[in-house]
Amino acid sequence: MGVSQSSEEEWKRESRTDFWWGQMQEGFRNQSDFNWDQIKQLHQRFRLLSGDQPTIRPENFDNVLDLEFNPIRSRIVRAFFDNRNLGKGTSGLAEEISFEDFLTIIAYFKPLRSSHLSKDEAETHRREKMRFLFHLYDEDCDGLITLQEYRRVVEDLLSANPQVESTWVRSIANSIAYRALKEAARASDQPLEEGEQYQGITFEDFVKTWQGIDFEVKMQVSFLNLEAMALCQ
Ligand SMILES: [Ca+2]
Repeated sequence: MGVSQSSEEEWKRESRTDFWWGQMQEGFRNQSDFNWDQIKQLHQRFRLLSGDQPTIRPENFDNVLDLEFNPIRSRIVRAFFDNRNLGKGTSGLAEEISFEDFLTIIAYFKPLRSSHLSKDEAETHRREKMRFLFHLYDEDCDGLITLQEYRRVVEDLLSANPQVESTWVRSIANSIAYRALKEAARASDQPLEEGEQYQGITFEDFVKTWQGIDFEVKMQVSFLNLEAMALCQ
């Protein structure tokens, strides 16, 4: 892929500073998931979000209207700063992220174009997305989704409706989480010793329980719309 002379000049003009132009090029060089037009559009969104600063901090997401009523809003924002998702470690959160980091996270939300990928490549991409999803549940980064962690996500999702009573939410969330763990234990290759309890869902078991389910649609986050970003200004 290359950058044509005219679009380079046009973007140098629009990006105004060498700094932003450098960021754009850096993002483009290191990202094979997006084409040039998408990088430009995402760069625009990044600048809107950051308030024209070189990095984004969690509070920059406060005004994203499409996220305002998302029941797992805080988890999504956190995911942008999660070192595991950024490929920067096995735990912890970054205080701020650069444009390049931003692209790394957005790539998880990008739909798979399976027709352009070999079977192995498609599987690798799917696993990367699943890992991102796994991290939304595994809050303490120990590689296991416990009953409590699973229940908290379901509680968050159910609590979006203020009409629903909290005792009901807790009871339903508990039963959904319990069933999810039971299903994962059943799908697991790891046999349990007699009397041993299934402690939590491993990543491999998580992948197995999602087999045959197209979760792409669920990964589409509408807050990435340019309109929404424009409203943030
Ligand atoms: Ca955990």
